[in-house]
Amino acid sequence: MADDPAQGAGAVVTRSEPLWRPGNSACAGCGMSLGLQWLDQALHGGMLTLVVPACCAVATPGAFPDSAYGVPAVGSTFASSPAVATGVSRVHELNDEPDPTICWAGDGGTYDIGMATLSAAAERNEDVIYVCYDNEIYGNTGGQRSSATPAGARTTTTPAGKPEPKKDVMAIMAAHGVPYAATLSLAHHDDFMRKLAVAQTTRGFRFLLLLSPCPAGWKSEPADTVELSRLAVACGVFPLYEVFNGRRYRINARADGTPLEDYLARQKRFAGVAFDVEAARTATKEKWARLEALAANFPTTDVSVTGDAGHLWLRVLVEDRPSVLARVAGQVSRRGVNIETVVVRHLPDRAHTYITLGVDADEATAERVARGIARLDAVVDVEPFVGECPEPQAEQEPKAEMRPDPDTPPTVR
Ligand SMILES: Cc1ncc(C[n+]2csc(CCOP(=O)(O)OP(=O)(O)O)c2C)c(N)n1
Ligand code: SF4
Ligand SMILES: [Mg+2]
Repeated sequence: MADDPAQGAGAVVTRSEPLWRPGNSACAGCGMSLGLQWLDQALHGGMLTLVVPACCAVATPGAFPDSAYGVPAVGSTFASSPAVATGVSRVHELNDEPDPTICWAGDGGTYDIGMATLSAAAERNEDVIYVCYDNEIYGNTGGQRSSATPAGARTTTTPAGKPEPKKDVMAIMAAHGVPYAATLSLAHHDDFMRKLAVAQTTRGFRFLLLLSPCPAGWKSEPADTVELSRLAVACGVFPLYEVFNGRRYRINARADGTPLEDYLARQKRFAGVAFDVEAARTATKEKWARLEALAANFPTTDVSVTGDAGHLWLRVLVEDRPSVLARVAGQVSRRGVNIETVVVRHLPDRAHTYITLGVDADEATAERVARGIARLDAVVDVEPFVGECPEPQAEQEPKAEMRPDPDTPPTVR
């Protein structure tokens, strides 16, 4: 690890070691293992602290000093990992260390055994990125069912196929109103990187759900892990979507008509059991109908102002395209609104940027402005809110002021 003491508190520490080194004992084709490598890519060599409860991600790296983790990793009990992550994150904050705290937990630790402290940390909006790698099974102990196991899947504790459906943990997290929740697929690399970038530039509790094929538990071929991830999205079993602040939805990829059977046939956990494919198809359709209704009724273009104390801000997530800042600012100035502060922060994926505008407007005007911004094609999300500026460096930098002039567009690029 390249930790330069001269950098001092508040500096971003980089490292030379990969997050997940060779020599770990994860099974061939393990989705969790690939997920850790993609997480490493998404962090671009930045330092972090991992908190990992009992699961394959704690058993397969091995013990210190030979651990496969190339970053500080704290092993915790199932029930406590979000609480341990809370402590780590608060110490980082006290020490003015910007490194993210990332809880990397299995579905057993998330949907079942750690749910109480997960809920508590989410409700307190702790500054933690929580990633659940969901292999839909208690993998490390030989393949027992969890509440993430889908209906029909054979496990060691459901030899005739699990009767109950998979728990909807995204709905549970959305109900907590966490700033950001999103699903991730190992067949959608750009989508994965963008969501990790959004998570890294958002404060508060962020929940990411990664479908992680597990050849040992799914009775699938190791070489099929990415293809299974693709099929899960294509046939609609695993929707890719994001939820902002628990109330605004964006669907990232829709089912493309791929038959459910294509996904099921590559996993022997669905073979030899009385599996009702029609019931599974109906359940998938119902899940989609609900998600589509949420995305239609509460889209990311729903721009009602939240918060009640502080300054009025417009936080805009954009794709990096020529003149996008000018176009966003133009939407503000054409409605006669002053821009008092502009903070531009590029995301680590190098393809997206957060533009945060402090504006002098009443809430109704801010909502009109936000609706105009949301219509721009390069805009991914707009969030008008009253509160503190979410970008800490804004306090240290001189404020850029732009007075609107109905005839002259603002001179920003
Ligand atoms: C409180 C508690 N109950 C049970 C166990 C035994 N145990 C260790 S790993 C594991 C399965 C974990 O499943 P999951 O979180 O999905 O991770 P995976 O093993 O699938 O990677 C279990 C039940 C434990 N360590 N602690
Ligand atoms: S049991 Fe599954 S999750 Fe665990 S290491 Fe093997 S493939 Fe990965
Ligand atoms: Mg699991």
